[in-house]
Amino acid sequence: MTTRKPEDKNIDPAIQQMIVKGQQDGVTVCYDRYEAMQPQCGFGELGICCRNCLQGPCRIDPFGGEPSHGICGADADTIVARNLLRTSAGGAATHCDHAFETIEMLLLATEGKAPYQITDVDKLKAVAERVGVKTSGKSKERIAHDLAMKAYADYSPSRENKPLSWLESSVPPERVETWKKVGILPTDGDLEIRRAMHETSNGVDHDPVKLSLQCAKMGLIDAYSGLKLGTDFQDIVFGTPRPVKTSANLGVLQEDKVNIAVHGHIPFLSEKIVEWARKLEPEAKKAGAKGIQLCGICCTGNEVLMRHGVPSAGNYLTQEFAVITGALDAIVVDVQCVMPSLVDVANCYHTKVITTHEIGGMRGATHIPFAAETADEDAQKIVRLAIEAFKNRIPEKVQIPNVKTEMWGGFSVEAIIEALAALDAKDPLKPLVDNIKAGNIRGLVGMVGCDNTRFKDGGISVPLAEELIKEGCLIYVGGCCAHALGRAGLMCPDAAAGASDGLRAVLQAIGDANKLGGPLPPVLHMGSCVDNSRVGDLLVAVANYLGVRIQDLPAAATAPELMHEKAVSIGEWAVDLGLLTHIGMAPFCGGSGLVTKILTDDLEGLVGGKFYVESDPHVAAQTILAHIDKKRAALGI
Ligand code: NFS
Ligand code: SF4
Repeated sequence: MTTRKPEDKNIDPAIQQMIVKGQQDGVTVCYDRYEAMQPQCGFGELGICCRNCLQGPCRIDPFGGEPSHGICGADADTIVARNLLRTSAGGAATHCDHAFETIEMLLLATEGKAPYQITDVDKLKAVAERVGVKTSGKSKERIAHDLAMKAYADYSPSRENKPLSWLESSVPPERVETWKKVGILPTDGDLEIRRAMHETSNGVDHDPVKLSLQCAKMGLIDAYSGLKLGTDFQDIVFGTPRPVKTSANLGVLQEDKVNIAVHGHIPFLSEKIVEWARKLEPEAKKAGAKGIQLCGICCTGNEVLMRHGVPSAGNYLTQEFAVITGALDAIVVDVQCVMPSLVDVANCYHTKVITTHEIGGMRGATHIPFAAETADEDAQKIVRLAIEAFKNRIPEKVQIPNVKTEMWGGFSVEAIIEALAALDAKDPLKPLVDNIKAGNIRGLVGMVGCDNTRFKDGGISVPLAEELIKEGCLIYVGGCCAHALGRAGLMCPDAAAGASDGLRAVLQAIGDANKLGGPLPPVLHMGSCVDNSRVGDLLVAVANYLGVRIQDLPAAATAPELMHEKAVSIGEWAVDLGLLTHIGMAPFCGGSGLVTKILTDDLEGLVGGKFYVESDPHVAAQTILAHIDKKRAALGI
């Protein structure tokens, strides 16, 4: 059944080893299911099937023959655009729901009803002032309360049609004006997602142009009611990340310790697991282990890596292989990007799969409901369950790949500015901008997103990053891409050796000024996918400093191996910002020439950015570089 060799599935030697071990242990994993799924439905890939009503499913002949219309009369353009809008709304909904939880959590912490604190008071004040909440003469609890109310207002109908506070306060006025002119300025996160579902149901919006623009609007909902709001609140509660050194890959698991992986997205759970894994070490020792080794998978992995230096076990496609090591005692999950197969894989070993979130159910898993009010008790229960599971290890099934790589994280915008301040305390952005102008930094590239069974994991993102660094681009990463680039060795000081001479000199100067003991890594880890907001903030800061629009910057975005609906809506936001946005595959829209043209061409004239689809990393790198050079030439630098 399996036709691809391990090295064609994943560039990483540790995962390749685990692919082989999984086969030997008789475990079915994502790559097997991928093979079994071939050939995948051509109608689905082109986005020309519809089941939005019970007369369907309908599908359109992709070769221009019959049927050319669904039963209701919808043509390929309408069907593709409707499907894409549903995908985009799905992506935006996940981030909005996540962000909404952060508002609730800050409130509970402020009211003393949950065991969390306001950790970063400076950030609390900075965010409050940015969105127009007065801070003077107020206690931090009062500010937090008022800030939470302000955030709720972004989720409430506004009768004056006012733009979202988190949007308006995060971007230059020029963007707000542009988005307003194009008709994509959102006013209420919840309403817009509800409207997208309504609009795409049978018999409502049949205009593919309008529907495509609604997709662009979903990007703004995702970014400002989701990402930006979520990052702000998480930083306030858990602290704004600062540079931290850790390691990546399955070699971070330790044979003689209780190994716990946190996987999912919402740090309220994982932060408590970090705390209790530390506190319950003596119990682990009593159980015969040398201690507790925590590691992270997917975005919750990024969150605890950024704030605590918890090592990265890996990205989305790593989750099953972490279990296949036979050394993982518990995998603790909440929401998003959790494979339902985990229980089946875990059944071949001793690993406990622990679900915790009210909407994150999994048949066969152990469910320990995690609530803010009882976070400490819940986290203890979870860690103790892992300690119990350790006793059931099957020694002959344990094989931890001896592969791990140094990886740095913690590069919030605040941390980057602090690092630059070591070069110019009064005007920290100046050294960055001066080096961009001088060409030492040829361009800024935000590289984000997932990994996807259809690609070789790391097969696009890693060579693309390597080529861009070699050509002088500084890369900012978030999401699962960070795990892939981290374990490939691109997120540590040594990676600067692969950078262009100019970039390497800049990285060395920043490293020296900050006594890092080496250059700054050329790929800077900004966090989870929610933290992609940080990439946006940095670009806004640089554009404002230069007095130009974001679309005029020598910059680009890329999600080389996108998988989730979230990656689609985040990509739409990057386009809205004005960025050339590279993606490794089209998000099922090839069945409509019109929708494809809007996304990859027309949007540029409206918002400044556009999508660019390419799965060859070298071709993608060259196109991104040509774009950056064009922008440099236009700026006269
Ligand atoms: Ni982003 Fe994070 Fe990973 Fe993709 Fe999934 S974990 S929010 S969606 S797969 S990067
Ligand atoms: Fe078919 Fe139209 Fe119903 Fe879609 S909405 S399933 S195209 S009849």
